[in-house]
Amino acid sequence: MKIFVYHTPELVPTEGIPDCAIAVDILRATTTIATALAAGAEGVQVFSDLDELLRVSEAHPPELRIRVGERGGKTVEGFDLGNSPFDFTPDVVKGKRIFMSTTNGTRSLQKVQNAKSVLACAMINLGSVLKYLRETKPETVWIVGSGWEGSYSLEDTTCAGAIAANLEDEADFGNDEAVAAATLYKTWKGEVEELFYQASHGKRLLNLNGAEDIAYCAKLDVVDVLPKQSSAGLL
Ligand code: 3SL
Repeated sequence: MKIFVYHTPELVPTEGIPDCAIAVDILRATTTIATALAAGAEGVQVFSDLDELLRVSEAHPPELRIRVGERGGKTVEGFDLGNSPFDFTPDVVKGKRIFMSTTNGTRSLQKVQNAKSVLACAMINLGSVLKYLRETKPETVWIVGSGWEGSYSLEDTTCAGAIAANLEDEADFGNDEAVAAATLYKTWKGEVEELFYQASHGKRLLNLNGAEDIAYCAKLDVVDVLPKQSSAGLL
């Protein structure tokens, strides 16, 4: 297994298709996706474009769909929910299909759509992703951070590093970013919540009363779900 880390969707190579691509948006899209599926959502379809989301979701029965729209950390007007994982409780999402567009996270998922398998990873479902990688042993793995509008983000690299560091005895690192990410995680392991408060998006969320969200997003392995892309979205 050879692991490559790319800090943002923009840095993903334009050539080559990995056996497995893992999108990471700790604050908060991939955390929210894992939470929604653990709460019984039927599936999650991601969109980079809000209009496209509205058009596609129109064909789905209104009582069985939830439209999620986030821009700049806030809920988009007219959408059912924003991106706080705490809103995705079983009573709200069970049996419903989620149509989701966020500032960065859904873009990274769309960017790697052609990979042979596509996963969404967060700290909260790290163990499920590691288990999948150990069982399936993909030859090449691209871990793609979502960043913030094209720039690096500390929290996504921490999670990429958590994947890489946990597999370092079983895998090779394909680029310097993978080595750096693993080092970052090993340095902050056990204190990732503190690190997330220092991240620029952590600070942005704190200004939006998101402290509880950050604390939850920093938790390790609290849900046992593997969001994996299929023709019907992430299931
Ligand atoms: O950028 C994203 O995709 C979001 O996760 C950002 S936020 O945490 O909802 O503000």
